[in-house]
Formats: sequence, C-alpha cells, structure tokens
Amino acid sequence: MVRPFSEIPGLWKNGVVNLYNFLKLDGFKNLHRIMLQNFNTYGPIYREKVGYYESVNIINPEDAAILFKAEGNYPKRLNVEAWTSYRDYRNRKYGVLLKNGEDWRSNRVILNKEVISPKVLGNFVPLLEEVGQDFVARVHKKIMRTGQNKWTTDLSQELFKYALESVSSVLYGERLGLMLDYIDPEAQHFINCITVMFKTTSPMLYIPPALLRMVGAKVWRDHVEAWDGIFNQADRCIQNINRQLRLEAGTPKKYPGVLASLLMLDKLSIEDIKASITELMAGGVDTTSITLLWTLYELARHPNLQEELRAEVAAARAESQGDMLEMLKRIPLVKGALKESLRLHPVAVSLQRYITEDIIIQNYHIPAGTLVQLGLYAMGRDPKVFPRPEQYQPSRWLRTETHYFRSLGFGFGPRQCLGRRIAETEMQIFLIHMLENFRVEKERHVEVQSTFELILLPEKPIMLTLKPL
Ligand code: HEM
Ligand code: 2DC
Repeated sequence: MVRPFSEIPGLWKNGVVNLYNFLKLDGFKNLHRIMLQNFNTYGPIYREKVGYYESVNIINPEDAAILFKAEGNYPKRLNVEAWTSYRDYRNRKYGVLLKNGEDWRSNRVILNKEVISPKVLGNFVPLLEEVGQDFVARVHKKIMRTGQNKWTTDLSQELFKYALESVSSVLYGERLGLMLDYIDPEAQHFINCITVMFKTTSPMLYIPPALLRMVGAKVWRDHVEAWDGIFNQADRCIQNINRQLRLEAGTPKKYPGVLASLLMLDKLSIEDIKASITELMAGGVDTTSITLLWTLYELARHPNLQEELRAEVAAARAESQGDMLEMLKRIPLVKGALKESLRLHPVAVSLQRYITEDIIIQNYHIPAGTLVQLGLYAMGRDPKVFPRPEQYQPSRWLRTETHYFRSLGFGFGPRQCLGRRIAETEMQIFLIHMLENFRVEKERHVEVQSTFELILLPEKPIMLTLKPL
C-alpha cells in the first residue's frame, strides 16, 4: 500500500515554530548540516516547513531519477524571491535564471547554442587558456616578491579575479585586466557585491523579502545595493561591446564573445540578452573560484594524489603537443578531482524541482506541484551512495562503479547549469597550469568545514603555500 503524503515524517505542521527553532540553530549558515541531521533522524525522505518554505527532501540517487522524470517540459526550481523581488522593484527583466515556462525555454534554447553546446568550446579554450597562463605568471611574480621561493596565502581573492576574468573574456571576447597589479576598482566592487548578494539572500529564503522591504530591513537594503552594483558593472561592460559593434560593423575576424554573438544573431531582444548576460557574469565568479579553492585544498592534503595528477597532465601535454583542446580529452583524473570536490563541497546544497505530476518515492505519494529537494550535500557524504565518503578519491569517478544520478554538481537536464561548459573548461585549464608550475602545500592539519551563504563556502580562510616546481 502506498502511504499518503500526510504520513511523510518531518516537521511541517507549524512553519513559524520551525523557523524559530531553525534560527536558534543558527540555521542560516548551517543549512547543509541541518539537512544531513534531518536525514539521520527521519530516513531517506522527510517533509519540512520552515517559515514559508515548504518541501519534501530526498537523498537517494534512485529517488533523484524519479524526481527528474517528473520535472516536465519547463523545469522549475525553488523561486528565490529575493532575486525576483529585486528585479520587480527596479523594473528589470528576468534572465534565464529566473524566467519560467515558455519564456524560459525559448531564451534557454538560444543561449544553449552560444554558451553550452560543444561547438563553442573551441572558441572558449584559447580565451580561457590565456587567462590561465596569466594567472600562473602572476603567481610566479608573487613568489619572486616574497624572496623565499614560496608564497603562503589565502587564494580566494586571486581566484575571484581569475574567475571573473575568465567568464568576462568568454562573454565579452576581451580582457578586463584583472591579472594585473592595479585593477579597476569597479571590478573589485563587482566582486564584493556578488558576495554580499549571496549572503543577504539566505535569510530571505525563509522571511519574505516583501515583508523585509516593508519594514525597511537592512538585509533587504544591502541586497538591493549589491544587485545595483552588479547590474551597473554588467551594464558598463555591455554598453562597451555595443559601442564597439556599432563602430566596426561587418563580420569580425576572430571570435567576438557570447554577448556580441547573441547581438549579431538577433534572436533575443536586447533586454533579454542583457538580463541573461548579467546573470552569467554574476554566476561565474564565486562558483568556480570556490570549487578551485577546495580542489587546491584537497590536493595540498593529498601530496601523492597531487603527483599522480601532475603525471597525467604531463602525459597529456606530451601526447597532444600542447594543443589544449586535445589535452582536455586526456585528463580523466583531473576531471575526477573536480567531481570529487563538488561531491564533498558542492556549490548548491540541494537541487529542487516543482514536480509536474504525482510521483511515488520511498512508497509515499507526493502530489504534483510539490517542491521536492535532492539533498546534494547529504548525498555526497552518504556511505550508502559513496563508499568511504570521507575520502577524497578522484579515481572513484573512473571505475566501473555506477555513476547513475550521482554526478549532479551542476544540476540535471534542460534546466542544469547554463555555465557548466565554461565552468568545467575554466577549472580544468586552471588545474593544468597550476599542476605544471607549482606544488601546493598546506601549513598544519586544519580541517575546514563549509558554511552556507546561499552557496556553500569555506567557513574560514584556507591558507595554502605555493612553491615553484
Ligand atoms: C544554475 C551549479 C558555475 C550560471 C546552476 C544550478 C547549479 C549550478 C546546481 C542549478 C541547476 C539545476 O537546477 O538543475 C554550478 C556550479 C558551478 C557553476 C557547481 C561551478 C563550479 C556557473 C558559471 C555560470 C553559471 C561559471 C556562468 C557563466 C548559471 C545559470 C544558471 C545556473 C545562468 C541558471 C540556469 C537556468 O535556470 O536555466 N548552476 N554553477 N554557473 N548556473 Fe551554475
Ligand atoms: C540554495 O534552499 C539553497 O548556480 C536553497 O550561478 C535552494 C536553492 C535554490 C537555487 C540555487 C541555490 C539553492 C544555490 C545557488 C544556485 C541556485 C540556482 C543558481 C545558483 C545553485 C540551492 C548558482 C550559484 C548561480 C547563481 C547566479 C547568479 C546570477 C545569482
């Protein structure tokens, strides 16, 4: 007998009381740990209501498969109201991140061709490789300046710049110059705004932004200020490309970047293009940089593994005579390392969909329209899903073990991460260059945990030492 929806275990009857308890646990920054705990208490499915946020939570890959089969033709994630409220407030269009239904699909189809289809990879690689080389040159210079033949630092600011430079070079076909000593203060401001934007979003998952706006709450004001900074900087970049396109009419000789390609294609309105380009630019900074930081941290903790990866990269370099596109096909262990980083340190604590049809999971009936969440962080650490989950083992992604609905760091299906190809390529190129140039070490045996600021971030600075090979 299938059990009814109302029998799913969990606390879903009084959202206000649950919110109060959630706040007592400092839930805003512990969401990933609270989810893990809930799975321990209730088992592989639980229902929950915190504030006005109601969901059914699952953890098994087999159940994830059922969820994604019921996502329909216009897959819809949790509506992040803080983000839509800002756009409504400032009268700005939603980009592909926030659109839904047919409007989302028609935009996404066009964007896919320019951003995530295999045909554009060849255009991105030379741009990203240049940024990778500049990053390495910058680190060499920093090492020289210390006079100690090594550089010990918290790399996060440098990685933010690397990530913004990379995504901008792909979007705009030109460099911002963030690998230089003196950088545009506007670009630094943009980076700071993204961090604030994410941080101020998390409380608004549980407390309606409309309410916070009404009472003039600081988190709403800070959130607005952060998005204003993001949109102003993106607008400047977009205007710049627009002007250049008008001046040098005709078909460009080299690849002009995603924005110019979209403008010339003329299939989306300028406003739609601007909205999605802004989201791509903002989505492309903290996500990849933090994943790279976690990867360097894990490599520093596993020196033998680091040598193994270095050997793979050297062999790939020799076999492909330096042709980066070829090289990227010969580094399965490096790719495994990135998957392993996202398993233990996912950017997104969960994936969610409003299901479009009734489903049965763990023998419970779940009606169409329910928000169902896959606990990605919890799944990555579940010994039933990943044997010895605490161990960082890139090789687990090579073996014949099943990967069925286990590699979900970028989400799934037609609504998966639009920046996925950019992110993967940018991160692979980064690791290739770093492994070829430096040994990464870590000072002491400090364990670093995650903290939730909408995306999962290291809870404290990660200090790494880079030494030239
Ligand atoms: C959506 C993860 C980097 C832009 C998503 C989603 C996840 C994700 C989990 C939701 C997918 C779903 O619901 O199935 C990541 C990770 C990254 C990364 C782990 C890097 C390590 C990037 C980059 C960009 C980007 C570099 C921009 C260049 C976007 C956009 C969406 C999205 C625009 C919304 C797509 C849509 O709704 O159609 N990302 N992301 N992401 N990401 Fe990323
Ligand atoms: C956060 O409970 C936790 O890729 C919530 O590049 C559920 C939730 C909903 C949407 C998720 C979000 C979580 C984490 C950050 C994600 C976001 C969708 C896209 C966004 C995963 C899991 C991200 C980081 C985008 C951000 C783009 C940018 C313009 C804001």
